[in-house]
Amino acid sequence: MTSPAKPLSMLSVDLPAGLAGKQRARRPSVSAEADRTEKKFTKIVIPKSDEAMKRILAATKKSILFSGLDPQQYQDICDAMSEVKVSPGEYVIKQNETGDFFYVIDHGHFDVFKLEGGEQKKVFEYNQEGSFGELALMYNCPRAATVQATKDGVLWKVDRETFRHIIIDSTAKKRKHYEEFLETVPILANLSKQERSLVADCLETVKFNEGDVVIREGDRGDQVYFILRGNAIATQTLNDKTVQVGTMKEGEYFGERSLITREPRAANVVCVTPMECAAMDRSAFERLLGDCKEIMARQIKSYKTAAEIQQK
Ligand code: 1OR
Repeated sequence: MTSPAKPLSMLSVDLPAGLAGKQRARRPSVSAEADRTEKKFTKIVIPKSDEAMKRILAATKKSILFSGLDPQQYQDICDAMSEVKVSPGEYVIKQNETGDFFYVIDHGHFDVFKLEGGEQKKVFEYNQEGSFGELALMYNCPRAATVQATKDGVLWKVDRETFRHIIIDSTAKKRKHYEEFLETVPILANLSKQERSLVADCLETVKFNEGDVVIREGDRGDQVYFILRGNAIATQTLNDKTVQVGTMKEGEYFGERSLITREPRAANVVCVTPMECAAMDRSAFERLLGDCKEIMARQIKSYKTAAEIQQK
């Protein structure tokens, strides 16, 4: 038996980054964009146990899509989620079909395939975390890829109407917030306005204090950062000594190397002032910044290591 859904505030679970502590009042109506495209929205509440709600919170904690939601929107989307059990080999999404649901991974492993020249090519995999199925719902287009479970797993799914009503409202605000900044980022100069909007949809603002270590040498890297405000230095450890290998300022980016090379973080990135960055995860980076990736990859070749700097 499941008990009625409880407000998030009654659960002792951390809210996703950016959500905790926000006291923004819920606006009475949805954004103009959502108003134009959507029928009247009816809230869906699928009763869940506290334990289920905690699992949803844990699963959505790192999601960039959820990070811009206010507490009420977050509550509404979690209320509308229902559990789906999947078995190895089961197709959750098939490329080119119409999108009906968005999925958050509770646990499990999923392969992503895209049709290329009549062949199914594996382009990505999700391992125990992440979410998928947002593209067809956000941009009203057919499914961009096929997603297949490779192990027993559990997903939380949200219907199209709830997803669009809530996410599109927060996405419109997000685009506005990042639009001007993205125009000033040199590496994104060749993107069209529309492409920049897609980039904005996948960004999350993260704030740091002076002295904070944003990236640690040797860690696995899953995010690239664009600096909205502030300065940082890159350092490496050589013979127990810290050597500065680079500096970074507003409009520049860092963290791309691990995403491109799939190697661990090659340096620390430490804030020398308070800093605000827009972070993007690996799957959005691969999907949206394919062209920039080549320029970034060329740039990486000019990076000097601590040993090379000390030899000079
Ligand atoms: P959707 O609604 O189109 C399929 O349904 C989902 O697979 C899609 O949303 C994404 O959430 C997810 N390209 C397109 N879709 C991807 C990709 C992807 N990876 C995951 N999905 N890749 C592009 C390859 C050029 C791989 C990116 C790493």
